Amino acid sequence: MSESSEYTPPKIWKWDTESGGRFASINRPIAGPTHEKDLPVGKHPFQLYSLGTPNGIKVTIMFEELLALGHSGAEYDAWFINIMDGGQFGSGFVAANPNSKIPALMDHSTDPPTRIFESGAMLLYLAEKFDAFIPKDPRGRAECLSWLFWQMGATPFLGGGFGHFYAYAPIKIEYAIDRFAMEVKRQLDVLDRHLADNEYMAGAEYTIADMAIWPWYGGVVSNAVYNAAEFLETHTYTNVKRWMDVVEARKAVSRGRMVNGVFGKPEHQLRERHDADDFDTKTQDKIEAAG
Ligand SMILES: N[C@@H](CCC(=O)N[C@@H](CS)C(=O)NCC(=O)O)C(=O)O
Repeated sequence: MSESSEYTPPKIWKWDTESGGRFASINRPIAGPTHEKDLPVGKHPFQLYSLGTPNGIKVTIMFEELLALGHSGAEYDAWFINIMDGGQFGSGFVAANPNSKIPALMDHSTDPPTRIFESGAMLLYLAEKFDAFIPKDPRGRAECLSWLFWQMGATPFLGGGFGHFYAYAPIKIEYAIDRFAMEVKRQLDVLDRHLADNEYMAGAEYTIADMAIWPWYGGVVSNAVYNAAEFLETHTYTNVKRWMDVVEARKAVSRGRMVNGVFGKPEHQLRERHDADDFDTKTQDKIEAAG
């Protein structure tokens, strides 16, 4: 590894050029809305504004799990937000999530409606509201919340760190890829050791901790995220793979991962979800076939 650097930071950083890379056009050093745009509101208690990324599908998996348990109060409209077109910078979106990132959630069953931002906060809000997918005993609950918060804290090293420099950056920087590959492999080993003795993240019970961790770390192992399974030798994390398959086999997981989807086969993408029947009638293959 060379120790030379071609770049000396100036005294004060200025935003004068796009940094390059896949998301350069939407990255800004300032927050707040760029344009006026209200959010649409559908007929259900919950209004979700999202995209079918790992952060987005955590929440749609939870909604589908709640509905599968019979919680009709968890009916939701899932609106499609195109982050590459700056949908997250509209005034209505920013009012729902001042951090301008999908997912954003509004609970219209309260008066006034309640906003929830950050996917981990949404999972906890829904788990508490419906008293589901979170252990009741304090020890199990602590374990579940520990893993939920582990995911929220650990994953930026996987996404913003490893994923960015391995898959999206305009140049391959050995130092950055080495640093974050090391950390992601360490994280996968944390999961693998834990899952050697535990069926699910919080023990014997499937919880919101699994819903938070599966889309990211299951995605890396199945190669759906960053196409890096070979590079990271993810097949060696056999306990993660066992758990990943068990979670993936759940019907609510296969439904939830389709919602607001833009990746994969057209029959697995349900761009917007406003009704349970939409899974049968409004997937992209059917929409495209209808012209
Ligand atoms: N910690 C946030 C992260 C959300 C996030 O990073 N969302 C990305 C897509 S996965 C996004 O909206 N990016 C658009 C942008 O950065 O402008 C959460 O879990 O809700």
